[in-house]
Amino acid sequence: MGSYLTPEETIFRSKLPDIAIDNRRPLHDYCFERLADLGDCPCLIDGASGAVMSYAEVDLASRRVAAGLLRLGVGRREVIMILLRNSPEFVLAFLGASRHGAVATTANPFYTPAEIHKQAADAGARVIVTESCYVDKVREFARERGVVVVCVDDPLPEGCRSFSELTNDADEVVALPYSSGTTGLPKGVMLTHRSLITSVAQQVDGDNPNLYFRKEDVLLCVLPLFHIYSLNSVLLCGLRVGAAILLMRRFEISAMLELVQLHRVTVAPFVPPIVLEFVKSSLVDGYDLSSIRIVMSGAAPMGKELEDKFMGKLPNATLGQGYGMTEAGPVLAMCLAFAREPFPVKSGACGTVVRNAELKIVDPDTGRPLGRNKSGEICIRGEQIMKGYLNDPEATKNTIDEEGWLHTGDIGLVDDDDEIFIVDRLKEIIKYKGFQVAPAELEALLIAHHDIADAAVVPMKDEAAGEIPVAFVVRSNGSQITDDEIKQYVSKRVIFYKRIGKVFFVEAIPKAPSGKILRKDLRSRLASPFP
Ligand code: 4UW
Repeated sequence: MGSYLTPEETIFRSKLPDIAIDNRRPLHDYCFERLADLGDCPCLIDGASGAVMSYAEVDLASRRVAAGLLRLGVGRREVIMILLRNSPEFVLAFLGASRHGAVATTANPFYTPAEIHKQAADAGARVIVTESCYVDKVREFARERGVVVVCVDDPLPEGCRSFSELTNDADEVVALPYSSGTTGLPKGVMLTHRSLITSVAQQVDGDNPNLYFRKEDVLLCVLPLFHIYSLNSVLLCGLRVGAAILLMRRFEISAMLELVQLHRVTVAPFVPPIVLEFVKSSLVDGYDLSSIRIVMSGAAPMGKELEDKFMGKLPNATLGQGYGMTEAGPVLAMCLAFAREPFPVKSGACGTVVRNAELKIVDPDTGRPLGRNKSGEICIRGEQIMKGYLNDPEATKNTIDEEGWLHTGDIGLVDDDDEIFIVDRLKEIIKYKGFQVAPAELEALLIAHHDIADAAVVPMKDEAAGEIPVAFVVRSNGSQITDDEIKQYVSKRVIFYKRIGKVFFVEAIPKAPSGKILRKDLRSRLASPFP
């Protein structure tokens, strides 16, 4: 009979005392807990190449792998097989899977195909990450089971996906705002991580930021975030510098003034109609607005007179314009009076081309570049511009040329001090208080009406809105449809700012032999007393 042993005699424990272990969190968070201190420290040294990745780089790359796994269709709790010798990719795949909430099954790459198949099938692997020299071992199995094979080296064997595809998500689209661009209907504008980072950096980064926002700033976010101006130059720029962002659901002057006073707003991004209301409103004088140091305007033209009047109301603030276009990422130019070390600027200018970009003015007829003080089409090139239009290579090709220049459809000039003035627009777009109205959309709607044989929509100047859409309409044979009926018909189908302000009945719409509406003719008819 054995004697009874106490637990102390049968259960063996460390000589070291127990410690508190915070193990209720993801493994990668635990490993990278000290990232803030270790960011620049070497993390992975590749013995084969000598390449060093810092902790910050490994952290970022593993996040990218996590996003890449999602793109490959790997769900949370699903399994990837890592079939690799020791390499940076092994580590990134493992940490990436952890970040994504997926599971890594690790296997010996020297296994025979049968051994690998057994493990991969049992674990239910959806993806196998491996090297080209092992691809033949898994090819058949992968084909039979629909498993994706990701290969870490070049050249990429047939049928495999590249690991760099997993890690390189800078060219992935992150935002898809819609814009009609220079012609036609609204299209998805593919803005990538790279383009938006570049655009924000062009504004607020660097030694002498073009747009000097500070951590102490309170940014007024009254412009709608669904438009690229607010999304980029207010939200993203604000987040980048660590400022506070004051969100307003809609513009209403007294509520806005109240909030500016209450929260000591320092930066007020506006559009010209808001600047106009500010100038006209008697309410403004009743509030303490002395905290405002920057007032930006953009998205539509603002004349010198309006700028000068506004300065009279807020003498301590710097007022200036930015010039943006959704497709351009969006900022092409920004007022240099907003820089940390400011430059003098002129009223009516819409800024100077942002850094890390090239801007040129071309003759719209010949495409030849023009010198200073000559007006032509404004073109921009740089990493901030869109990747292209979603599912529309044709429209993309018509907007971004082979040399990478984006053609804006705006007519402007660069003066002796590098300041840009927009003087006209080649493109169809109508800007109602900065909102886009695509004539093609309204024309399609009008032509769909059985009383309307043909129609063209063009902008008409308007003091409050900047521009409003007006329609030239050819009635169908025998139709007596009235302008009110047409306006009503459109109003019921579109948002308020796309409503037709006026209808002009005509015999025919002027068109080029190609069928293109001669919008310029119609616009000049509007300028005559009886269009
Ligand atoms: N003067 C005259 C201007 C001006 C202008 C634009 O709707 P989208 O595609 O995009 C915009 C974006 C504006 C914007 C973004 C970020 C920013 O910081 C800023 O300035 C503070 C402005 O509006 O319309 C693009 C078209 O709008 C016209 C021009 O025709 C352009 O192609 N536009 N800004 N300052 N016109």
